[in-house]
Amino acid sequence: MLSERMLKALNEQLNRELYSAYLYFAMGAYFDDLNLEGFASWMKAQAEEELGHALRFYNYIYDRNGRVELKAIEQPPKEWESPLAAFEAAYKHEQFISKCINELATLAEEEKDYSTRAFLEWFINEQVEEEASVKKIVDKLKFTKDNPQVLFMLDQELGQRAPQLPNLLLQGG
Ligand code: OFO
Repeated sequence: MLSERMLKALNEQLNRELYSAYLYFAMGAYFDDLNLEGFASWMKAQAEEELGHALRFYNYIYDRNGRVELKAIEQPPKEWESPLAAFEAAYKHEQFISKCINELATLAEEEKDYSTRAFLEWFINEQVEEEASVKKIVDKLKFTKDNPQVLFMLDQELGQRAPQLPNLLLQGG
């Protein structure tokens, strides 16, 4: 049985994961608007992954006999100054999520809720990967220095990461 505090914190994180998906969809839309389809594809794949994170929290809450409570999802920004600014914002967001996951783990320890602590282990490891993959792109974008040719090459590279639900996400079907 989850404590009230733990349940509330898990529901808050579920909301943050949904916001992460929303944010990356917004970034995908920004890149689609710039006709940078590879960047957009990467962002939509990331958004999809975030929905997976949200579902992990959703399922875990029920596995522990809790109740999922869905709150309003904050509206994400629509525009960024440049592709670099968008990825820098994504990196900052991932650092924030890592901090939230660490705080959840601290709370689980305080509550002596070792099941939740164990559940969070996957997210602790995942955040290392999330931060690293976004940081790599930030560094590459800094390197392009707005050179359109290099940006185009990077767009092709990022386009190799496609959402798993391409029919739904790319064709709106
Ligand atoms: Fe991007 O890892 Fe979840 O939020």
